[in-house]
Amino acid sequence: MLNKINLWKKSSNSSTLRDRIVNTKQHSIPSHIAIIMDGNGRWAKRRALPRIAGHHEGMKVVRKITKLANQLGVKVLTLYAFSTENWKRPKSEVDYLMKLPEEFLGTFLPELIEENVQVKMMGNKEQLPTYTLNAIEKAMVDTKDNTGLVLNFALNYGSRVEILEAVKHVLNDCKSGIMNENEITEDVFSSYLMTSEFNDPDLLIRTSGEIRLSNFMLWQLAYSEFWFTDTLWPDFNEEDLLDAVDAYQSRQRRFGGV
Ligand code: V07
Repeated sequence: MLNKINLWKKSSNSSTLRDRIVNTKQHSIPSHIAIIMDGNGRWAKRRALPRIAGHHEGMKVVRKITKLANQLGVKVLTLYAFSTENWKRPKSEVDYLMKLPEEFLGTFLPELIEENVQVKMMGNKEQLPTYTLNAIEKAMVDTKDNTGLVLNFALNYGSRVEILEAVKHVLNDCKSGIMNENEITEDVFSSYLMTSEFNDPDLLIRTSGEIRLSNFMLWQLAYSEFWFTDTLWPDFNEEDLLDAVDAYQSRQRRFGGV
């Protein structure tokens, strides 16, 4: 009975979860959300489809989630699209994945431009096929003056390599006298990472039930809130993102109350 009343109350109330977030808690919208988009292969397997069908479905979810994040006022959305470890997958799957940026941008770039979204990429560009890199670089140029959400793709990205490269760069700058050893603070070191232009993520989301970081933004996630869901990435929808943001905001409130 109680449930029924609550359900009725909910549906008769014009204030949806989304309204609540946008209207009353704008101050605590996570400014940077990072997502590990896991479970595409498993989604396909459950439907007796090839793994690439899961990746393709996952690509469409990227579009949906980008749109909502932008509407909510999120400033940066970093998506783990391809890790340095993903090269170990079968060649046919890697080949397919490398075509997804081009397909995604070929389909959605006009809408992203319309929505004032800025496309960025972090990761090692050198090993990427030319057609992949060309598509991304064109999108980056076409959206460079946009002032809405930054859609930052982590592609051929690995956090330990990122940190090692930063260490080497710092050492070089010390050797050449640009910097002194005792000037290396956390903020200075952060400025040598691929995320130098962004704040650290406020919220990390990982789908499909795995509770680990898998070499993703190890330095940057030091103080972030983590939100895990069993939902597979191709099934992840607007409601799931709102749930994650809601959980983030409740934690912020508890923290603020102490
Ligand atoms: C990929 C779809 C999402 C689920 C995770 C794996 C598969 C979008 C991109 C993309 C990347 C760069 C860019 C524009 C779009 C993408 C890869 C895989 C490799 F500028 N989705 N998606 N790239 N998947």
